[in-house]
Amino acid sequence: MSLILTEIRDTMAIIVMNHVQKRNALSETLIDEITLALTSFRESNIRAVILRAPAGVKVWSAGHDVSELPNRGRDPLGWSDSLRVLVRAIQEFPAPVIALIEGGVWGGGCEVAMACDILVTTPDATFAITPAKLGVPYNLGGILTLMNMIPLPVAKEMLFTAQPIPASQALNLGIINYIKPSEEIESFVYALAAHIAANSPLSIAVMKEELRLLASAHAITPELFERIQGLRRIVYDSQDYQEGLNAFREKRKPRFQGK
Ligand code: LCV
Repeated sequence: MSLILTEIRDTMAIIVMNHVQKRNALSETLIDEITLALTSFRESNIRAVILRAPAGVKVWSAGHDVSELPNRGRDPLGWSDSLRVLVRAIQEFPAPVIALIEGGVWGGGCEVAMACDILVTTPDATFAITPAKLGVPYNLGGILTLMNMIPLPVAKEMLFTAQPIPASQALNLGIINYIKPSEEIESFVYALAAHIAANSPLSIAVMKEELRLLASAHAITPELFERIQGLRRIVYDSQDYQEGLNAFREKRKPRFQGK
């Protein structure tokens, strides 16, 4: 059974993440289906994509599927990790991707939402960035996605506390574009997508790619990269990383020892 629903309306496409019983945890299967849909949209002259969950959900996405994270000793967020693949697929898609968000957005789900070009949420939406809760050493690309979206003191607070922030705060910070009541959000987002789809797709595609390239244009020396990878390896080799995974699987609070 497919974990997503897709719909094409003229030059606009809709992807509904529909694995509700697992709170749209970003499993490899779910992510493969989304990236496959995006690839098919490239061939169908799609000029705007809406990424959403079913109307009225309490959780937009519970983030990375924790059951698919590797045990300690392996980088949990390497280049080919499915979450990284999805973030890049959204950022590199040659048309705007609009996140229509209701409910809670957790962990890697925040990065997926923030990889989208425009974010519209209902008032109940929240955003929680959770590596610290699991003992995960977030990866550089992910940190950059967040740094480009969130003012540094707030990004640090979200990363260090792993606590949700409300849509109202996200709006004030410019992380999201609009908050709309649940009874209005769908028509508002679809009208916004239609407006974009009526403009020049070539002009929009090149401006989206220019913004992506400039936002990721950070000089990083091999020494700096290796230092960061070494620091990350200490974390994903640690007992704490394993404890974070075990605690999640055993549905209990983790007891981190700092080693
Ligand atoms: C696998 C899940 C998940 C899930 N994975 O429903 O950013 S990083 O670095 O942290 C990155 C590694 C990452 O994204 O990690 C994941 C971070 N996500 C979270 O910390 C959120 C974990 N989930 C929850 O806190 C709750 O599920 C929420 C609050 C989202 C929803 O709570 P609710 O009571 O509505 P359940 O917890 O009962 O979840 C329903 C089913 O979905 C599974 C969960 O294990 C349960 O499965 P079972 O019915 O088989 O027990 N599930 C939820 N999130 N991220 N599986």
